[in-house]
Formats: sequence, structure tokens, C-alpha cells
Amino acid sequence: MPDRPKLRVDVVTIFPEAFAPLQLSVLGRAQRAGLLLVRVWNLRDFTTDRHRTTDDYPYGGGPGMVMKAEPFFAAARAIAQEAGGLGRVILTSPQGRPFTQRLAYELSRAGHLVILCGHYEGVDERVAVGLRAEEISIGDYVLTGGELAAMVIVDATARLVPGVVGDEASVREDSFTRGLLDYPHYTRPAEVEGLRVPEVLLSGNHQAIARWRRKEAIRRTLRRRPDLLQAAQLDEEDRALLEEVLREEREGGGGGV
Ligand code: 9D3
Repeated sequence: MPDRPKLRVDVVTIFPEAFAPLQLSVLGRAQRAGLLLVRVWNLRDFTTDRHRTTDDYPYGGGPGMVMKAEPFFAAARAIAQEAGGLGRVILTSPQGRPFTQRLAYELSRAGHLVILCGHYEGVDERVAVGLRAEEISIGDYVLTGGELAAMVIVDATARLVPGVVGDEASVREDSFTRGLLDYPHYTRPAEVEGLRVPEVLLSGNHQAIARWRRKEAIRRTLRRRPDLLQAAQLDEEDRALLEEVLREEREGGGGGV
């Protein structure tokens, strides 16, 4: 067991209990193995008033509440003291930079992340400015707060730390790294509800199987995510497979998904 985790993540939140899932499964095992350390801090512990207030009315008026700045600064100071610095500071925000697999790779090499979870209408702007926090969004839909976004960021980032996921090959093979969606998967039995496993997968012909899988990955990407196909790096053989798929798709059949 290493004496220092390869990735330390400090999360600051008003809902520390929401992070219980990070103790389970793959990330739980990684933490027990000392590869990963996730520390969750309760923002309320860094308030100084009787009511442990974390939000207040917006200057200038308008709807909703704004998270106060001082508790975040106090939490950051405590984290810096314990961790010996602050690493990369992230603020979850609908206004943030889109979170992508590329950014997950980048963060997985940072060594230390501090994730501040926003809530309500937002966080006092001076938190992002004063702590030099990078604002990150996980996508164009509206959540009730930053906690799920923080967990998504931790999950996608931590699994890229070497050793966290047992099967390194499956991490490297990931569809968003290769730029294509995954091919269809099957396991026993060979027939379910009248639906058969494609014959080629039962053939034992590994070259034919590899070709079929690549082709079906291209077909799925074309049908479901043509935007990804534009950006995918296709070699000569892939281009030939794409031509076949395009021909087959034109000829209809249209079956499946
Ligand atoms: C029109 C004002 N709304 C901005 C879109 C207010 C608002 C709604 C929801 C402010 C905060 C939130 C809570 N969302 C997050 O904190 C959040 C989030 C999200 O909603 N979608 C994707 N990524 C993220 S990261 C944090």
C-alpha cells in the first residue's frame, strides 16, 4: 500500500452524506488500497454564526439564494493545511467548462483536486476569483445542485488513475478514447426470447470477430452519434468498413438500433 494516494480529492458540500456511494465498489476498493483518497468536508462546519448559515439573499435583488463566500474560504484554508496545499480547485457550476473524457484524463494526473459544490442559484463570485477555481459543468441539463456533478467528476477521473480499475485494457479501449461507440455485447445462452447471438461470435474466428465488432461500432456511431464519427480517427480498414455500413444503411433493413 503506497504511503500517499496517487489522487487526493477534497469535496466541500452542504450534503456530505450524498457522497456515500464513493465508498462502494471500484472507488471504495481504490481507497482501501490507498490509491485514492476522497475527503468530504461539511461546509456548515466552517460557518461562524449560531444558525450555521451557508446562504444569503443576492445583492441587487432577484430570486433565490446565493452561497456565502466565507465558509468556502475557511474550508479551503483547512484543506490546504491538512493536504499541504490546494491542488486544482474546481467549482461545480452550470456556467462551467464542459466536463469531457479529455478533462478527466487531465485531472487524473493532477495529484490533488478540491471540488467545491455549488447550490441554490449560485455561489458568491468571489469564491471562484479568490480561490482561482475552475468552473466545470457536466452537461447541458439542470441539476438541483453540484453534488451529483462532483461525483461524476470524481468517478470519471479516479478510474483513470493507474490501478484503480483492475483491467487496464478496458480503460484504454474506452469508446470515447477511440472516438467510436462500443460494439454490441452478448453472453450465454445463444438464444433468448427467440433472439440469437450473431453467428460470427460463435465461430471462433478471431479475425472475423474483430472485424465484425469494429464494423458494428462504426454502424452504431453512424446511427446514434454521427457527430462522433466526424471526429473519430479512422484508418484505411475502418474507412472500408464505413463504406460497407453506409451501403447497407442505404439499402435499408433499418433493423435494430
Ligand atoms: C437560470 C438560472 N439557473 C442556471 C442554469 C439557476 C441554477 C439552476 C441549477 C443554478 C444552479 C443549479 C444547480 N446546478 C448545478 O449546481 C450544477 C450543474 C447543472 O445543473 N448541470 C450541469 N452541470 C452542473 S455542475 C453544477
